[in-house]
Amino acid sequence: MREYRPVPLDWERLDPEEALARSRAFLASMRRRRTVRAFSPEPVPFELVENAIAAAGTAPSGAHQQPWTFVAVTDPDVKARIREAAEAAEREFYDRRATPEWLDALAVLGTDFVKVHLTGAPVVVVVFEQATGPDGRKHYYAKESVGIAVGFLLAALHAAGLVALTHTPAPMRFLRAALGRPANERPFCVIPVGYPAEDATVPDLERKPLDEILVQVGPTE
Ligand code: IYR
Repeated sequence: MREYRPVPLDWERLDPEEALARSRAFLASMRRRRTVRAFSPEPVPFELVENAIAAAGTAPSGAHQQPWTFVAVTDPDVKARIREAAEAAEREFYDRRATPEWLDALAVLGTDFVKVHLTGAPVVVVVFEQATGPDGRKHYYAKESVGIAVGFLLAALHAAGLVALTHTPAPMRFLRAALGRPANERPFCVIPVGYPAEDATVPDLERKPLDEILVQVGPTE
């Protein structure tokens, strides 16, 4: 067991104007993030992907177990195999498994079983959740932890000027064997990463306004 070993916190207070300016700049940047499904084949400097994955690895996690593995695939053959298996699963989903209600919810995205991004994006990051450690010890709140890390990853990729798609082929079981991952890892999501295709379009979506997502309880100062 690793024992509790406190060290001083490395933290710096921002002056209030600086805090506000940074907070507004971050929000403005995040508002420009869009999920992109059409990628340019142009390769990306790999350090941008490495740094984004390192940033994802700074996420908080249950019991600090860091229950994540990020597999960055650039090999065209491996991408082609992933695409083939994902499309087989998705065809089944769109043709048979999806309920009319689910298809109705997805209509706004304009998606179908064809997953060009799995071969079209220069990098496909496959995120795995480690349900247990390699020693079989349970990881606590693994899903929540990996979800937070993926949020960090998407924000970091965006900050680096890259675009990404959060894709969850269903079912995703095939990814473990396709990428030779051990039995304690479960596929969590697939994130194609790159630059947008020149003619890339996105759905005309609006985000919920703050007053719909923020419930304020108590005074604000
Ligand atoms: N996995 C399918 C369907 C799909 C589901 C959700 I929830 C989305 O936000 C988007 C798609 C697919 O990838 O097409």
